[in-house]
Amino acid sequence: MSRLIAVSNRVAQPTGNLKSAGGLAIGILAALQDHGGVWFGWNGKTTSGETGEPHIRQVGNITYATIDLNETAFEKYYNGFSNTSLWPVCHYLLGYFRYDRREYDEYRRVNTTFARKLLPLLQPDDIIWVHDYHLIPLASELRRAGVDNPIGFFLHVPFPDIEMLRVLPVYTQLLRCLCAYDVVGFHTPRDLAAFNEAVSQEEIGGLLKANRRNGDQTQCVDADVFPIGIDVDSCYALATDGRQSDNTQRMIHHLHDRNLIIGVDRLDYSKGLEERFCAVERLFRSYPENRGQVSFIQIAPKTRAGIRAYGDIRHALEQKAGQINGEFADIDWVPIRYLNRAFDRATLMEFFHEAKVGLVTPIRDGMNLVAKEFVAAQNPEDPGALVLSRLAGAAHELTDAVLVNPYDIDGVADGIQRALTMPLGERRERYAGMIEVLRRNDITAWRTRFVDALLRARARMASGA
Ligand code: ADQ
Repeated sequence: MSRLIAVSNRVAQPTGNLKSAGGLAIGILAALQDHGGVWFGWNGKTTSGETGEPHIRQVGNITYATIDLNETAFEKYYNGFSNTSLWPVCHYLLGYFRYDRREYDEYRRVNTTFARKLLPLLQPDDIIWVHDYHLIPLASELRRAGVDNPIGFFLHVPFPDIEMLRVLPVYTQLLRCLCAYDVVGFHTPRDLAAFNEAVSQEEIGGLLKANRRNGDQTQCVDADVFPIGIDVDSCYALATDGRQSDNTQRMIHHLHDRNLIIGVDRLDYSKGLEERFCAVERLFRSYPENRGQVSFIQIAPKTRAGIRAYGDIRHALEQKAGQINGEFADIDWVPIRYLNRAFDRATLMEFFHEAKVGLVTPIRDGMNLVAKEFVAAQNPEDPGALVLSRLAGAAHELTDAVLVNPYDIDGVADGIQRALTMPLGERRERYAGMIEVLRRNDITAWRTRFVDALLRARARMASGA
């Protein structure tokens, strides 16, 4: 069996837990545990000098190969171009967008460094799977260094429409880089359509023709939809194995049999948290019968602390939660508990299991694994209901959720009320529809389909097609 080499900006350390690792790390780790292989990327440490040789560590069937990053590289490549240019463009949030040519240059340099450090670890039979927007140019760099293994790329965030993409002065270069891959994968048909539209535009179509390998008229690479899934049984087992964590026991104790609404997200402006808090406020205003009867817990650990917008949103949320609690709280009831920290996965799954409503309302999201984990953790006999943003990739699959527009504050409040009062029969029916989708397209299916596409790419190369 070929070795699978997964490459991502950040590698979740084997000794650390995955508390606030984010969806990408959760997905890659699950895929690697399944198949075995190498996980290459940044270890989260910065140095004042140049990047040294990879640190190698073997744990079970996974080899972790990690590198440090230079401080300037981290600032310009990670905080800069990746997270202040690409991230806002991919999420259609231009208010947060900034472009600086020096940051883009550093982005390209870091990709060259990744390629140089990865090169000695590669073997002829390996298949390489690169993850996410930080590493779009990696295949071109590897090809330049003579690597002819199959290389695939998976985008964990949305692929924006061409008009949005054009905001980036370097978008044609990035599209050309994407076409150096053999396989390019997206979460949803909408992302794939946006990619196809971008490459078929005349001005870049000419550039791409030279890279075309499979003879297809409109595509230069094998581009397809690979919606990421979860390990359904493991989520349910963590939620119900009877080893209830201390945190869960305390949470249940303080709930006093009230209905629980839960939100769990990285603290990111794309997750729609300010709008969500407003919707919860509207719920208590428009449906006052919920006062004293319903508690909302929002868990949101800090991420990307070096970027100002992330500090701003944190303050805005603290203020909003304080205002809502000030207005509605009673001696024995607090409407919102806003917890700025990470929890281990077992505790999160237990929280989901206890909740009557899962509130997942990003203003844009590639997929959103929390929506899927919430459903997987439910009791099939008495499942909670999911309120899900139409602007999350997960809405393409979880059509049995209560779908809402996260900008429509009244609409989300109505959606929560609908979920809170939904009859058992309807909850079961919706749960059955969603769990069927989750099982059919779980994490193993995601990994297998992508790896198969890479193996087909290798067969095509071998036959000279
Ligand atoms: P993220 O933006 O990180 O992922 P998401 O898909 O919801 O978003 O994944 C978050 C993961 O982190 C979940 O597995 C969740 O359980 C975990 N998590 C969140 N908050 C936590 C907390 N407080 N403590 C512990 N764990 C927590 C990116 C894209 C998404 C895409 C994924 C996978 O932005 O759109 O779904 O990659 O492709």
